Amino acid sequence: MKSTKSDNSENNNKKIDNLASHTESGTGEFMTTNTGLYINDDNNTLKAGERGPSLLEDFHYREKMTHFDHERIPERVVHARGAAAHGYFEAYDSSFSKYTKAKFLTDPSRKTPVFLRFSTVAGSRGSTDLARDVRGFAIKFYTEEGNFDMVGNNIPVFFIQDAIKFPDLIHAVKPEPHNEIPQAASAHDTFWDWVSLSPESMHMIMWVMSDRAIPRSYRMMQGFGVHTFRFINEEGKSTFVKFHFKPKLGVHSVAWDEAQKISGKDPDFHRRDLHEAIEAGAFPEWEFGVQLIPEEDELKYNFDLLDATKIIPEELVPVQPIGRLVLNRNPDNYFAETEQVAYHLGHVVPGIDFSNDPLLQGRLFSYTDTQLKRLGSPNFQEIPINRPINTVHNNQRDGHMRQQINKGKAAYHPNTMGGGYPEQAMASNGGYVSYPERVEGPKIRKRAKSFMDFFSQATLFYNSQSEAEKTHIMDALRFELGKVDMMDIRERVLVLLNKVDKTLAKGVAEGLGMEVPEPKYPLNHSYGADANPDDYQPDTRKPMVDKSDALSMANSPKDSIETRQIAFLAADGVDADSISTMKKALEDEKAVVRVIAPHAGFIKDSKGNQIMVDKSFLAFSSVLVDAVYIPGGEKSVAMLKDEPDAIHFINEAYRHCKAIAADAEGTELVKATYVNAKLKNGKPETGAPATAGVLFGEDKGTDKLAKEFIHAIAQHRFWEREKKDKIPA
Ligand code: HDD
Repeated sequence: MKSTKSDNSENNNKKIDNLASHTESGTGEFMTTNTGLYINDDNNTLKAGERGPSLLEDFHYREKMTHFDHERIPERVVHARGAAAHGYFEAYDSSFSKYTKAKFLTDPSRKTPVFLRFSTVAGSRGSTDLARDVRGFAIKFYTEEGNFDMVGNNIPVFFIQDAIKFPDLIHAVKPEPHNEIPQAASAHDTFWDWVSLSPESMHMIMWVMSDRAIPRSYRMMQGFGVHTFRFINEEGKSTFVKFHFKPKLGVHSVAWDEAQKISGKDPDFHRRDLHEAIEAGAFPEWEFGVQLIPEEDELKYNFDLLDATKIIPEELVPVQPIGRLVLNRNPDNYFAETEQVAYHLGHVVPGIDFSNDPLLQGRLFSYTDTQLKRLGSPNFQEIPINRPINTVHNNQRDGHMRQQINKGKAAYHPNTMGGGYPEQAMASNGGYVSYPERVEGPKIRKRAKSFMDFFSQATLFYNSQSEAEKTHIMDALRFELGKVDMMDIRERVLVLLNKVDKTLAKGVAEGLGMEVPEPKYPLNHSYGADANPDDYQPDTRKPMVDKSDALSMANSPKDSIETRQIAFLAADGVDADSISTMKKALEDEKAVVRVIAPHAGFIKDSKGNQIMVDKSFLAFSSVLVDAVYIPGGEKSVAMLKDEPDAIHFINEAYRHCKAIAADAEGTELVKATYVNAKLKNGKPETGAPATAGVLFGEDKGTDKLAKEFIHAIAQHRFWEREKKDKIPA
């Protein structure tokens, strides 16, 4: 296992150096109180006699207990559940200096430290990682010019167009206020009530009902800045820009049934996966790319660039790679780093500026405001994880828990007492100057007409999905609306779905035992009391492209099995050669092999060697792996045939469409499962959907079988099996 400390020195990460002076380790040290006094007894309070009452004088007890009583802070109002890691960003070259003067994006000699926090949105801090939800993708770039925060998601659009709707959206999706049910789930009345009255959410709803909302790993998700931002170059010219992060390992998801089971078997699945991958030296990596839109093209599209419910299809504006982002170090302390990190879109550097997207504009208020509540003081910027790597100089002073010791008498500007310092920086010295966009117009609460297209990109998204992905969206909607009790809410959602795609709406309705109803009243309800409702009703626009390959995960790269988890089902007597051949082949491709057996500890292979068991069936489950291998060994196979958990393991992996391979003897175990019913003459049938990804070797584990298995695992899932072969598991 790679040491995280040595990663730090190897990578010369200035932020890690900067954190080092704040770290503490008690190894080899005496225990002290917070004032540094050596502690003699940390196990007994000070009492008046062995059996007598405790004494108020016990400063040590009082200090220890007071600290404990105060150690919780409010969790984030959204995105409470998260996991994070350190890493760096490197630009490929200087070519983007035509568009931006941001040095970290244009100077390839720089390695900019980053801290990336992934999160779910709706659940509390202790909720499951596998909720059907958007995932946060928030990056702090510690640049030489100050921190730049990209506070994005794994979905490129959002539910709402105007920030003033955010509290409504979140109140609707969070657990219902009377009984605080359900936790970390959108499948309940209040959420769908709000959706049914808010057609602007329909594009986002398509994404959230798709498998994007149940990622296989944080390492296998895209990241998006969502809004249109501005790049500003040295000449002050502005170009609109959208930010994209594409994972090297491709974009993959789990099945919904799998997600629900993982939530019980290992609710920390994503957090653990990130931590373990980094500890094992399998550093997650993304390519950072940008879509650039010249200012002159601002009004060229039939959607508004300022509308965060829209994407710019990659067919219209390609994503251009700008550099790579790598995560290579786990935090030392969850609370100090992951919990206390405070992101804000307003943390910008020269070369990056905002657009007038009303969602972005509103966010610019909310983030600092929420940190004040959550972290308790305007000095949250001094918390080690939040400090920039350059030094802070200004006249802001005092406040709770001030760390900085500001020298001198002058805490004001202008001054002579401090020699006029700190002085303002001219733009040529890196002083931040806002883009002088010309703005005029009446002061008015209104949504632009250009925002009133709520369905065309929802349809584009749906049409761009593979058949399996479309089925998953339909199933997800049946699941979610099936949990909605109020009939009129279900009806209103069906009306909206009918605007996206008639087959989808019909399919969802069938699953609910309903008909798609005719709309009874105007679709949109988000406008002021004196507004004309007609001005707010959706218009019909044709998407500018009919289909976009980038929107389907089916088109994600499927050429690697790096970091995939493969379960080997084994018991005493397992074939030594079969296990070693397959293990080596998979590990050569950087997959992770886990030996699962009837008991923990060790088993003996056919040659009498001890094999360490990773987990017993009792402590593990097929939902925690990507593929299953069944090595032979007569005794091993016979034992596993009598093990209900082993049979269930294979059935479940089959149901979740995972690659399953068995050597010649191992096939006997597969034949003892439901998979047997799908075999033809005792073998997987070539080209038959029901046995896609099921591989039987003709001998002991061979290189040939290994090669086929590796290819199958890289396909991720064989969704075609799902069609009519849902096995009870
Ligand atoms: Fe937000 C947290 C992403 C809209 C208000 N948001 C938060 C986080 C992410 C996002 C990733 C967690 C950051 C972390 O890990 O600490 N939010 C988004 C995206 C949005 C979005 C991609 C739409 C494009 N958010 C949004 C709106 C508002 C907020 C419209 C309010 C006007 N978001 C917040 C917040 C949070 C937050 C209340 C809670 C914790 C925090 O800020 O630090 O201020």
